[in-house]
Amino acid sequence: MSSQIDHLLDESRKFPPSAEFVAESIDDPALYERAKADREGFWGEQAREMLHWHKPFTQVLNWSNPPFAKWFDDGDLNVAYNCLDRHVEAGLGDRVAILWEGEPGDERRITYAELTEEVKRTANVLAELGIGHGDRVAIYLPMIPEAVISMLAVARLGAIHSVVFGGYSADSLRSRIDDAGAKVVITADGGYRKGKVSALKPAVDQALSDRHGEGVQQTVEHVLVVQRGGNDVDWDSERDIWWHEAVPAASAEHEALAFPAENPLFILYTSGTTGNPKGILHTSGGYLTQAAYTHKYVFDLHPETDVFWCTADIGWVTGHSYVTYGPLANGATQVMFEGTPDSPHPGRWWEIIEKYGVTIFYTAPTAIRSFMKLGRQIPQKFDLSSLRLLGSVGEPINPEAWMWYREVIGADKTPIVDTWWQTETGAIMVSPLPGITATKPGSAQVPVPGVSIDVTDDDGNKVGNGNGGLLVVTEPWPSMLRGIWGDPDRFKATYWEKFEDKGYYFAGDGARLDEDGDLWLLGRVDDVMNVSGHRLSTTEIESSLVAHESTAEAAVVGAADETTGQAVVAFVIIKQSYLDAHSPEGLVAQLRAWVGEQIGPIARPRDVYIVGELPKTRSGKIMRRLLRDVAEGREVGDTTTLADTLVMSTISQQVK
Ligand code: 6R9
Repeated sequence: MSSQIDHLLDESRKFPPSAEFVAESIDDPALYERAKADREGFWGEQAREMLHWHKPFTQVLNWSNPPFAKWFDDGDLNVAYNCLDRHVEAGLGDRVAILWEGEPGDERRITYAELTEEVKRTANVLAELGIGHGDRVAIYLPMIPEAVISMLAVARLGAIHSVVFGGYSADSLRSRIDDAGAKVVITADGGYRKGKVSALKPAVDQALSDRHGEGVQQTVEHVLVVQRGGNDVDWDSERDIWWHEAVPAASAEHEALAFPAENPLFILYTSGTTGNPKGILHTSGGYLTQAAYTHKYVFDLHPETDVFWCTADIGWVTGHSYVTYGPLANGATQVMFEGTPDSPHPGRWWEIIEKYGVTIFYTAPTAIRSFMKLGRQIPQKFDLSSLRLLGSVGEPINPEAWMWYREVIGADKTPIVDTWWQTETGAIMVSPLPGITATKPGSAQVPVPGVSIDVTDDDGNKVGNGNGGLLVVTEPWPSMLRGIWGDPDRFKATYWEKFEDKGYYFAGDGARLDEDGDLWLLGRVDDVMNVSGHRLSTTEIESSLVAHESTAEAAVVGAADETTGQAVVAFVIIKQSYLDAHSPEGLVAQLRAWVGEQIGPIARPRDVYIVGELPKTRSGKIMRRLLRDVAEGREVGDTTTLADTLVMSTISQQVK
């Protein structure tokens, strides 16, 4: 049975790309050679090849004041011009940029010429509202074209956007607006979610109200409101402006000025291990270079024929780099979808792939696993034959899910690129190149050409092949974060202090190098357990549990244990199809034994809890911290970032 070898460390299957794929692929082994021979020269070439520079740069990297890097520092460019005008000027104005599908099934098809015009009008409106170079604009929108248009309009003015995911609460929005000192907020009346309008503007109103009592300086002067949900909204006529009144009335002429390569482009907040979210700061030239470069080579992009679809919301970094900046810088055609995967029916995503002829599909393991749970008969109802490449991002993908993705969605032939990167890295760092790499289920494998990654022990010594440790980036890279907004000390302390003497960037992820030197990501190091002095990965045990025929999904945490230091505690969701055919009696014991056999007795969970749901953030990451609270019998901590805040009380009940 293939599933019996389906856990990380025994995984040895390899899938080279087919001859047909290789024949058409733009991926060239010379990229690796060139980057290895002269890393900085290589990035200089990419920056010139990928982008239009109003003023060419003469120096690639200035690393004289680490960890504060400057890339292409004396060059000038306009990010929006690179994503829009230059394609129109090159005669590609009629190419579709965005194939948008709304949740209720409405459609918009927007060409590069139309998108450029819309961004120019919006830039004029924002300029009229006082937005200029360096000002901050908060964007709180559903997945509608105006989200992308807003980002590009802000970028066009040399201003800085801070996109806040539409699922965040008024409180989260408020803290982000305050931290960045935003002058304008762009929002919508509401957006569609699971067949209903979900209001957004009330959260903005609430975030902006009652400020004086707290002694906070209210920085927001205007709110630009897209009409999408048609729901009633409160209106402050001094402050609020309808998009559909202001934007069409604005001039469609707008000249994109050139800004320095290191001009800030955006702030994106991400949660750290403690306290307040960190405002990760990215700048223009280096970020756009690596976003475009990775989008081109990792996805083997043929912009004339491909239809790309990244399912991420623009509220996450994946939406920034692989919905907005990478695809548009490359002149690609892409699908953008407002809704959720399962509404109004569980085949909605596959229906969209069929309808638009999607060729490259990029999504997260958590989505793949929930589709696995529903069964292959759902995707099999649709024609997915247009797909030629699949991507994964966001968390380690267990070999079971990888194989299912390839077999069921990819017709047993599409390469899968498992891409490791972070909000902080700005763009993909580790991934196969699909036209070159023989892929391995569960491994992100190799740094992209130009990126230097290694695995070290706690003291920064490289562990070498066959060993595990901490993932580090050993050389600066163009799309690296330039800091944490307003907090240079936290920037140094979080990412650079640990390996200060070596100058390595500490990613916070555990990883292992196999005998071939390929990377296997093992989850956040705060998720690495230490049981009786043995290092165990949550991912590895989860992967083993999911390989059992009964299990749909699993989350593992290390819970404090008097004798072993930490003990393995597992939360599992059982497949409906299994329960239909088997009694659940004895299943907990079976699962414990299974892990013991698969990985070794040391990995055998102390407790296995069968639950109906797992606590996930809105971006789909399992919040193990909360499960640890349950496993350790504590009161469950802050659940406000959960997609469904009720999940934890259900789990606590089920565990009792
Ligand atoms: C892009 C994104 C970053 C963290 C990162 C790691 C995990 C992302 C992964 C992966 C294993 C992959 N992660 N991709 N782990 N394999 N292919 O997700 O950014 O939201 O900042 O999360 O996600 O733990 O450190 P972000």
